[in-house]
Amino acid sequence: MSRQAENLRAEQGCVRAIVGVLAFALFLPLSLATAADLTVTVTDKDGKPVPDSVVFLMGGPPTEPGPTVKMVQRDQSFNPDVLAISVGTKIEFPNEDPFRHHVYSFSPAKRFELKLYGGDEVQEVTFDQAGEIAMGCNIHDDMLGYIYVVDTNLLGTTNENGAATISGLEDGSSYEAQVWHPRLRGPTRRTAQTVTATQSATIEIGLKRDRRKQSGSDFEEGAY
Ligand SMILES: [Cu+2]
Repeated sequence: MSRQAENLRAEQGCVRAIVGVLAFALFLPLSLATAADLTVTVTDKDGKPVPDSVVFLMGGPPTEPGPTVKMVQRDQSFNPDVLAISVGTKIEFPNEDPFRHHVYSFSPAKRFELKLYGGDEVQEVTFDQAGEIAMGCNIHDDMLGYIYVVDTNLLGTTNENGAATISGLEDGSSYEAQVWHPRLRGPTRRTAQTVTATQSATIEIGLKRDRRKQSGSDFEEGAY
């Protein structure tokens, strides 16, 4: 083989390698780009973060039941104050107090009653309908907690900074974001805004006055 031909072959090999690397480099981000996160921050009209807001996105894949989660009774209150789940998800109600509770709800989305129970009994309920569920306790009048059931797996609850991050979104896609909070103004206590995956979003909501300080209850009285 002539020197020229050898050089040509070496060059061709080199070009092939470069093309291969380029193709890999281009393909890799494309294949990773399908999953994106979105952080939604919920604020009140004064720009203050609102914790315990449920943020959920419509327009995702069909809803599947989520893993079983817990609504704990501790120190004579519900923990967490607000628990958001997807339709079909089961909730356990462990009682960590040294006395008994009798949890109930009259909410249309799920009426249920967990008759007097202590720490050694496992109580669980499956929530198969979307909507707002306010819970109380027959023994302790000031106990008030919320379960919010949504028909999507794209959901989160805001932390103390008012932020919720939702994962598994399609990069660049738009979704209708809904926010629910127990003190949000209006009959559905819900507001909507269009958001785009990968861009963070801020949603401002109008809140009713927090009566916790006056009443000692976690949220407004007479909500259920
Ligand atoms: Cu109780």
